[in-house]
Amino acid sequence: MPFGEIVCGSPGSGKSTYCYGKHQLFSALGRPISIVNLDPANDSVPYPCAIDISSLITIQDVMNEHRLGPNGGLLYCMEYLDANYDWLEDRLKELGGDAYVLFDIPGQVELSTNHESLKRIAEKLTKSGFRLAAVHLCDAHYVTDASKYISVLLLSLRAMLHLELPHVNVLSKIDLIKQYGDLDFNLDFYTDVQDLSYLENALSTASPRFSALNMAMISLIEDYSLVGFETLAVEDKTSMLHLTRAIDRATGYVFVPPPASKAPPGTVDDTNAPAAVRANSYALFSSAAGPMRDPGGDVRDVQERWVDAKDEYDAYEKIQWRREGEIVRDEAARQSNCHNAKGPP
Ligand SMILES: Nc1nc2c(ncn2[C@@H]2O[C@H](COP(=O)(O)OP(=O)(O)OP(=O)(O)O)[C@@H](O)[C@H]2O)c(=O)[nH]1
Ligand SMILES: [Mg+2]
Repeated sequence: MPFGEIVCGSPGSGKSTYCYGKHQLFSALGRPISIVNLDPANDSVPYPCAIDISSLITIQDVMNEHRLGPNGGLLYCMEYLDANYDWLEDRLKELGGDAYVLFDIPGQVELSTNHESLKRIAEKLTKSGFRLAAVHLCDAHYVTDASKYISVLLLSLRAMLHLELPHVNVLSKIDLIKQYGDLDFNLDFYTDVQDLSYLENALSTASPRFSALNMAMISLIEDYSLVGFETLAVEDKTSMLHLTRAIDRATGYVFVPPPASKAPPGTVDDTNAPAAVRANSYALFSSAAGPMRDPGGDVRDVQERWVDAKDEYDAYEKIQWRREGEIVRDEAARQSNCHNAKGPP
């Protein structure tokens, strides 16, 4: 059964970089991964691309032929892909039934908030058997300003309601957050979307005329109680692994046994066998879907790494990387000495 992520978010939020980072991580882990570039404006994709929309349609052709600007051209391309879904389906079939596919989406936010094409493409993928999650990237610098934070909450909520997929909102580029100044609250206030009435002061100071409107938006977000965020620093392995676990829970990948796995000892892999000898799938569910206790899973650790003690951690990591580099270099030198000592065959 194929799994996939619809990687969406505003322009420059880090979608293509995330796809590339995930490709590197999964390749190192030995997990299958393919990336589909659905952004016709992506001239130089940083990752190995399994399927590229530009072999179906290019934005330049659309702009020339239909006299559209870049934005209109891009929406046309998505509508064209929706109308020619068979093209995508045929190529996805070639990736096999166990594929794990990332869909790199253009940055136009209307695609994930009100335009119908992406939603319809996601529905068709789901119908064809894909287990999908929307991974919605939002630049973390938005949380440094109360009104921008409200905008990003509304945008995320709108994307959740529009796409109707299992949804993971992500504050991307969390490694840069410290450079935008001090946060008014701890990071967990923003990721868990805690009591938003604390933002009232900041919002009223920035735009006193609209304080009633601001409070109405806050209560709308709180009434839905749907939005929350994971965090991401794409070059940090702990951060990528944690996000991967969160997405695996959203898609249901956590319940897929590895290809060579057997039934646990003492159990029988047969649904007709008596309950006492069958594997306890309830335990599987509760451990897979229970609280995540992995390193980096707690947002307070993220706060410590990227906000409270960033400089100390950066310095520590630099030393570790240098040591690892020296070990690799010494090992290469040792092997070459051994080779030279043996002489030519
Ligand atoms: N420091 C840091 N920079 C990042 C991270 N993720 C992405 N970037 C940078 O953010 C910039 C934009 O990244 P892209 O991956 O091109 O963003 P995108 O969402 O694909 O952009 P569009 O396709 O134009 O919508 C690049 O300069 C990346 O190097 C991150 O986790 N940390
Ligand atoms: Mg991109």
